This record gives sequence, C-alpha cells and structure tokens, in this order.
Amino acid sequence: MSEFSEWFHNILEEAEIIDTRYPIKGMHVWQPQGFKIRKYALKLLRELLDEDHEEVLFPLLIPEDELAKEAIHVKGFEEEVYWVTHGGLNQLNKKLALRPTSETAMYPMFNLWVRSHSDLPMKFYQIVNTFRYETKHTRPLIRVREITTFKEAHTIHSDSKGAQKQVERAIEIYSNFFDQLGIPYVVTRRPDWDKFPGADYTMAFDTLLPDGKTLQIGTVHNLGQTFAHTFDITYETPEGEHEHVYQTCYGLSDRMIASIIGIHGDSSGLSLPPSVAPYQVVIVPVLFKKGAKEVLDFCSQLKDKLEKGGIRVHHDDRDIRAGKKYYEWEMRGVPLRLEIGPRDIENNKMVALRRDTLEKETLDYSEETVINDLNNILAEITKNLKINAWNKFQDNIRPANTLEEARDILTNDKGIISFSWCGDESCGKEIEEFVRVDILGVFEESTDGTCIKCGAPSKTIALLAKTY
Ligand code: A5A
Ligand code: MG
Ligand code: ZN
Repeated sequence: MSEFSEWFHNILEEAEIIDTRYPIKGMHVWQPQGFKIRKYALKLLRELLDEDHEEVLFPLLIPEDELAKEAIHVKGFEEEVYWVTHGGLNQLNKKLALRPTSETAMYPMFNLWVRSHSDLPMKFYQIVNTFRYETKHTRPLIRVREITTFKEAHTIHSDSKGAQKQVERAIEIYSNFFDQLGIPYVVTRRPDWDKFPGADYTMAFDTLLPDGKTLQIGTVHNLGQTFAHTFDITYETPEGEHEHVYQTCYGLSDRMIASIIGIHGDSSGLSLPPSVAPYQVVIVPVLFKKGAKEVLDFCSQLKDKLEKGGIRVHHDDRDIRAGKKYYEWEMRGVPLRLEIGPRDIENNKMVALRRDTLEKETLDYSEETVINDLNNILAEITKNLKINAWNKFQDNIRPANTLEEARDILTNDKGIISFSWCGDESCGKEIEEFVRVDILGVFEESTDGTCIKCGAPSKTIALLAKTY
C-alpha cells in the first residue's frame, strides 16, 4: 500500500467516515460523520442543478431487453452488470439488471415523455446508488462496486447545437461545484477509445491525489442521437415532422468526497472546506478551578449565538484533557477552533486555531460582530484551501518533449505530463504503451508543436498520467 493509500484508509476509519468492514467487497457503510459531509456536498450540488434541472427518481432494476437494446452501450458494461435472476424461489423469465448507470432505465420513459418541440429542452437528474462489478482493485469512495452517491443528469434537446451547448453548461456547473470545494481539476476530451459507451464524445474532469495519480472525478458525455435512435425518442417540429432528439448525460460519484478528503487532508488528518464540514467551528472551553462555571456559561451562550447566526458549531464541554479535544477536532477537520478561558472573557478576546494553517491567533471578541468576524475567517479558509490545492496541482503538471522525458518524469515525479500529439489513435496507443500510463485526453487544440511520437505537426496538446 502506498503512503497515501494507508493515510486514506486510516483517516476514513479514524474520522468515522466510512466503515469498510461490510462483508461484500467494494460495498461500504457511510458512518454519521461521512454521511454529513456527503449531505452538505449534495446540498451544494442540488443548489447548482436545481437552477435549471428537475430531480427525478427511477427504479434500480432494468429489464434485460432494455439494457441490451443499445449494442455499444451494453457492450461497454456487460462485464460489470449485476443480475437479479430470482424472485423468491421463482426464476424470473426476464432477468433484471441492477443499474450500472440509468440510460436504459430512463430513455424508454423519455420515449413516452417527449412529444413536441415545445417540451424541449428537458433536463433531469437523480442521485442514486448504482452497481458496477469492478474487476480492478476496489478502494473505498474511489472504486466501489456499489456507487452510493451517483449523481447522473440526462438532458434532451431538439438540435445538435443544444446538446453541444449543454456539454459546455455542464462543464461550467461542475467547475463551479469543484471550485466551491477547492478541488483542482483539468478538463480534457477523452480519446475515442476511452469514451463513454454510446457517446459521440466524452469530456472528463481529473484531479490529482497526493500520491501523484489522477482521479477522474466527473464526466460529461455528448450522446448525439445514438440513444434517440435506439429508443426512438422523437419530437414533433413546428412543421409537424418527427425528428430524433439529441442527448447529453453527465455524472459525479463518491469520488467527490474522496477528493475533498484526499486533497485537503494532511498529517493531522482531515481538513474540511467549511461548506461541507459537519461542524464549522468548535468551541473548547479552557477551564481552571476558578471561574469554570463562567467560562462554560459563556461558551454555551456563544454556541447558541453562532448557531442562530447560521454557523454549524459544537461546544465541547466534555470533562477530558483539552489536548485530547484539540487532537480529535484537528483529525476530524473542523475548520476553526475557538479556545476560550477566563482571561479571554475578561479581555474580550478568544484564541482561534485555523485548521488549514494550524496557526493560532488571538481575536477580539465583540458580541455585535462575532458572527460576521467568524464567517470572514471561514471564507478565508475556503479561499486558502483552494489556493493551496491549485498550487500543488499546477506544480505537478509538467511538459515533456520526448517520450523518454515523459517516462522519466512519470517515474520520478509522477503527476501529469503535457505533450504535443498528432491525434492519431495508433500514435496514441504507442505513446501509452511506451510510458505505460494512460492518455487522459486532449487539453487543447494547438498546432504549435510536433507529435511526441511520430514527429508530424501536432494538432493538440494532450495529457498523460498514471490514473486511479
Ligand atoms: N451516465 C453517465 C453520466 C455515466 O455513467 N458516466 S460514467 O460512467 O463516466 O460515470 C460517471 C462518474 O462516476 C465517472 O466520471 C467517475 O467519476 C464515477 N465512477 C465511475 N465508476 C466508479 C466506481 N466504480 N466507483 C466510484 N466512482 C465511479
Ligand atoms: Mg468503469
Ligand atoms: Zn503522432
């Protein structure tokens, strides 16, 4: 196990995020702390999507014949599908698949729902569990067989331009989401041999975990008319003709939580962005024999005040050593800790420790401004987490001019390599073979260089990385 892997598994356990002892490989239990982080992350996501999408909920089971209808799609998933074959003691005459994703659950219904051009566009999403019998090494939150937090959006458009625009819009929504969490990312167009089964093309978000491997944290697919033809999804044009629709879909998973944990965490444990922290502030009373009651009363009142002001706050008045409390809240990633003793109350002060910097400072306490003051610090923490994460990310993207150079960098420093590529599949495959990692995708169009493999004028700048 790599150092990061070990850290990651330990923190999931110690911070009570996920219990991995459930007796099915790749299926885990969300514990209360993890569930809260997940809940707040989904709250941010729903706020973004609810602007112009509608939330729906489809059944978990998909009839075999619907799943099989779209040949390319089913081919891509056939090795990963779990099947329900029995109802009680009776063998079902039609097997039912546990959804690996919901195109083939939704699109037969879209066939019924879409009527007229005036219905379009339609934009739906659902947040559900999906099941994939992954054969690569499973890891909690990163590669699971029950994806418990699968957010999938599905949109329907009357023309190709509408679908294309929606791809851009989805990239904007996901960028906004990851920005709020301070998670750095790069967006690439996946090579054709690595696109979503059934898509015209796939755009993907990748981030970098501390061990130098990238993690695909989201994908946006332009489905063109492939599924529309398969499921005969048509609309009536103003002229009374029947035309097939254009579709997109885009998804996120538990990996969003994995990246919050993995990217912001450090040797002291979690370090959570305030927007998803179960507690944003913890108050630790500093007690001496004399004046203990006053301090506890002050801290309780402060807690009530902050709570009313909309801050998620906890008053840790347990009768244990303060040092133990400090250790625990740091490990759990609480963004801001306030330490308040009798002297502080007397002087209208409080000591604050920021989890992101682990630095202490003494703040002025004023009843009128305390909520505003703390919110400002929380906003600073959010900003600082993001800046640090992006700096680390950008430091780990390195250009390479030759394949040998690319291989050396990947061996010594890991991270992401940028290189010029002619765009040919055969060159791409040979590059992957030589450096023994995957091409993430095309980062941008550029004719400035020559292909790192064949020397022909390049068409693109693409990225290479060892991936999860
Ligand atoms: N219907 C589309 C949206 C779809 O299924 N796309 S996808 O196959 O690319 O999956 C969406 C996202 O789920 C991926 O970008 C990846 O971040 C995540 N994902 C895929 N398999 C996963 C697994 N086994 N464990 C955790 N996350 C996974
Ligand atoms: Mg897969
Ligand atoms: Zn080439």
